[in-house]
Amino acid sequence: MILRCPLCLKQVTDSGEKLVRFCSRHPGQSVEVELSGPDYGALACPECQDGDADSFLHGVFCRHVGCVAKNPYWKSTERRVVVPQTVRFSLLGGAGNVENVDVRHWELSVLRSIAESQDDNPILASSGEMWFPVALLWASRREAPQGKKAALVELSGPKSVGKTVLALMALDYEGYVGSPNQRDPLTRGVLTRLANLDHFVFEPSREGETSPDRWNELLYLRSLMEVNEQIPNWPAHTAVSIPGNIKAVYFGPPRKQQGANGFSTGTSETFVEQFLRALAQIARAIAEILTGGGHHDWRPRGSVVCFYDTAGEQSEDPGHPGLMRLDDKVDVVAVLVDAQDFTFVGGPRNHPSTVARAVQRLRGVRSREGLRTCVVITKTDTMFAALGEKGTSTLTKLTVDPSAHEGGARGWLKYHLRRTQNDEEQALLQLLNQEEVDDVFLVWTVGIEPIAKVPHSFGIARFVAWCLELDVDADA
Ligand SMILES: Nc1nc2c(ncn2[C@@H]2O[C@H](COP(=O)(O)OP(=O)(O)OP(=O)(O)O)[C@@H](O)[C@H]2O)c(=O)[nH]1
Ligand SMILES: [Mg+2]
Ligand SMILES: [Zn+2]
Ligand SMILES: [Zn+2]
Repeated sequence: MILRCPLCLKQVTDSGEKLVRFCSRHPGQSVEVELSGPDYGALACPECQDGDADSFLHGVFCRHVGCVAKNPYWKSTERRVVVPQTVRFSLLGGAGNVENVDVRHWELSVLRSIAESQDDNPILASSGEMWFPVALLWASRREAPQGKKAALVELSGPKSVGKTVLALMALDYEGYVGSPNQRDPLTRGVLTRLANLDHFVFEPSREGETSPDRWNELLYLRSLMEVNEQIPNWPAHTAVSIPGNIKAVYFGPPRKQQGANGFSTGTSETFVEQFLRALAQIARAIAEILTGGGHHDWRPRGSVVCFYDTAGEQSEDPGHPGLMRLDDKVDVVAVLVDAQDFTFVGGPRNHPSTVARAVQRLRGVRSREGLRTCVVITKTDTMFAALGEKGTSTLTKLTVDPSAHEGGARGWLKYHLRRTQNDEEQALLQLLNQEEVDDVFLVWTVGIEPIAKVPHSFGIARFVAWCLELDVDADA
């Protein structure tokens, strides 16, 4: 088995690599762990009996000894971590106003509590490496053959294509449940399952930065999204960081297991019902991990998708060393295309077009076993006007049901590309025809401009299910 540090992507199962384990509920149980042998049990806290141990929030955390990703609160001169009681930073609001805000986020609390234990427990006195939830380690697990139910996903695409919005919404309840006015009593069962979503975000500080402002901004925005408070602004352009900015989502095991039958509604399912069934199947597949049993190894009970949210300029330079390194280690390379760039809806709007960039990028991905590639069409909502009511309805259905168009979203894209004369679109069609791309997804987020109180997304559940290799259409 191979496990990688999620922050630097180095194999921590190599001999000589070490981790330090910290249990947020049993700080006294912290130890140094080596994984080069067959015993991964050391990753679990011996005092934690229940499955919550791998939750992002309350669980076990690790740092990779010698990791390049540093704890933003490491004071090298004092050789200790100092997390201020109040983390304040200046946020630029949408109207251009500057506001001083306090950041309250569980990640800061965990770093603070580790820092507080460092005097009693010398093993915690780190040399400045960043801590991460132990379940994230599992996301990099390479183990045949039963499927991973966890995935490392690279989001790749030019500036402003929608990588960060997609990754942030994939961490949020509203990213999965569709439009608030479509919710009905049926949704409740699924909503309780999704209520077990956790997330972890990290943006390494860059050289010369004195405070982790970018990371704090993300933590602040996430904490507002969590409680459906209006966020002042979407984060600005993502800066280059190697291996990357991490946005990870954890689907905790359902707290109360319910039969899936409650969701099954016969053959004439409405759109909402289909959408919910897909979600219920995610939960069901996660529940399978619970009942999988019989493993003596440590393994978490939830499921993890770890997005590497790259910076636009990395994709704009296909030979970028940061991207090459990611390509070699992830399970999925998702190449994002802005819907506004397709000529069949009046594009391209970006110059150069994100379609051209995607073709270049897809050609640059070295295929290897275990790597899947997909095209994710972002900002699909911008196509609605050009496609009319019927086209819009097809797109909306496709986010939950591939039978809405022959060949699903992939077939839909091919159908439209076949009718264009554009060279770049023809090149993309060729890649789709040659099976160089494993699948196509349509996503969009409503309530971005102007920022609505509760932005919500379409298509993300399907994309995430595919990343996790969940067969959501099995009994469609
Ligand atoms: N209409 C619409 N606009 C979107 C959607 N997703 C993103 N946008 C817009 O696109 C802008 C850029 O999105 P980001 O997610 O920040 O882009 P990015 O790919 O992370 O860009 P870089 O960080 O610069 O590489 C957002 O601020 C929104 O204005 C969507 O689904 N629909
Ligand atoms: Mg970004
Ligand atoms: Zn414990
Ligand atoms: Zn590391």
